[in-house]
Amino acid sequence: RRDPSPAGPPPVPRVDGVRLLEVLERLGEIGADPGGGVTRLGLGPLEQQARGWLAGVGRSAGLVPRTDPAGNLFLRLPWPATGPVLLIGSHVDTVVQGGRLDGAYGVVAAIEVLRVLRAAGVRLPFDPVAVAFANEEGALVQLPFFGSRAVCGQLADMTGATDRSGRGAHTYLAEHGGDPGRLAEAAWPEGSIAAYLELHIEQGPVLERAGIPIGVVEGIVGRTIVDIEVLGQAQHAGTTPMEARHDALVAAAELVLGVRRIAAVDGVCTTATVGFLRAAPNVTNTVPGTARLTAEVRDIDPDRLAAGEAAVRAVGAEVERRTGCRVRCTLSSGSAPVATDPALRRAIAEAADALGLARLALPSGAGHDAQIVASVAPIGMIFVPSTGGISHAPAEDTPPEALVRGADVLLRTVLRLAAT
Ligand code: HGY
Ligand code: MN
Ligand code: MN
Ligand code: MN
Repeated sequence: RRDPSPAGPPPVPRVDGVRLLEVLERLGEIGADPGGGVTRLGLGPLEQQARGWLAGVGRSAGLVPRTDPAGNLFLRLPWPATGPVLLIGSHVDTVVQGGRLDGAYGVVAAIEVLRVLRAAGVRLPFDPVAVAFANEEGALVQLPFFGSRAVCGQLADMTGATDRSGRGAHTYLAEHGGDPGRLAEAAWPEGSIAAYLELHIEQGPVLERAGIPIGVVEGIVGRTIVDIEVLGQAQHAGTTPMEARHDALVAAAELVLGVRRIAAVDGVCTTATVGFLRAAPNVTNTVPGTARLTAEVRDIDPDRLAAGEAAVRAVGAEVERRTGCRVRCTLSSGSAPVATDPALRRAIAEAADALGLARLALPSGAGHDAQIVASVAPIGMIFVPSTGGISHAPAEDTPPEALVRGADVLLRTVLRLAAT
C-alpha cells in the first residue's frame, strides 16, 4: 500500500454545466415565439414572469431574492454581507423576436456562480450579488438600460419614457411588479458597488472567426438614438400626379439610405442604422402622409459619436430640402462610450489562462448595462462566441460547451478578485 499523497490545495470549484444549461433552457420558454426565438419585453408581463421564475430558482437553491421598485431582481448569499458588493449579472428582457441568450446567459451564469459559492461555503472579502436588470433593450418602453440607470441614480431622464402608443414607463411598472412611486429607492448609495461583472454572448463574429473561446472586453460603444418624423401629405394614389406628391415614405426611404451612408460610405462613425420605420396611413391606394423612423449611431469615440448624430440631422435637413416633406429629428436617448477597468480585465485574463482558455481583447459593439454601471463602479465584461455572429434574432446561438466555459471564467474571475 502506497502512502496517501500529501493533501494539496483544495480543488478550485467549477460551475455545474448541466444545471446552467437547463436553467437557461427553461428561462427561454418564457416568451418563446412559436416560430423560434424569444420575445420577452422589458417592463412587460413576461419579463416579470422571468424574474419571478428566477427568484424561485434562486430561493430553492438557498439564495435570497429581492426585487426593487424599478423591476430589478437581485439574488444574494444567505449569510451576512462580508464587505462591499460585487454585482454580477445582465438582463432578462429581449428585443422583439430576439434570441434566448442575449442577457439571459449572463444572469443565469451569475446565479450559477452564487450557487457554487454557496455550496462550497466560500467566504469572499466582498458580497457577490447576482442581478437581472430591468428593460435593458428598451424594446417596448423606449428607454434602454432602465433598470441599471435606476440603480445608478440616473432617474431624471426616465420620467417621459413611453411605448410607441404613449403609454408611460410608470404604468408598466405599476402593472408588472415595480413601484413607480418609490423609483428613487432603487438607486444604490454612492460607493456601495465595489465592481460589476457581466458575462455576455459577443453578438458579433469576431471570436468565432478567430476560433477563440473567451473575449476580454476593452470598452463598450456609445449610442445615440434619434427619432425622425416625416410630415408629407396623404393623397389619392390614383389621381395625384407624381410631381405633385409629398410622399412621406419616399422621403423616409431616402433617409434610410442617407443614414446608412454616414457609416458605410463616409465613415463618420462605426455604425448607423434605421431599425424602425412606420408609414401612415399604410394603405395600398394612398400616398403615405407621415412616417416615423429611428436612426441610431454608435462609436467607441465620443467625438465620432457626436459627429454621427450631427450627420443624421444633416441628412434630415437635406432630405427635407429635396422632397418638400417636413423632417423633424429629436434626440430620443443616448449612452456614452466607456472603457472597462484594467484590473478587472487582468483578472478575467488570468482566469481564462488558469483554465487553459485562449482569449482575445475586443471592444463591444452592443450596448450593455455595464456601460451604465461604469458611471458608479469599475466594470469588467467577458464574451463568448456567437454562432455565425448572429444576435437580436431567433438564430442567436452559442455552443453549450462554450457557454459553460464562459461561466467558469466568470466564477474564476470572482475567486481571483477575492485573492487580490
Ligand atoms: O442594442 C444593444 O446594443 C443591446 O443589445 N441592448
Ligand atoms: Mn440586446
Ligand atoms: Mn444584452
Ligand atoms: Mn375612392
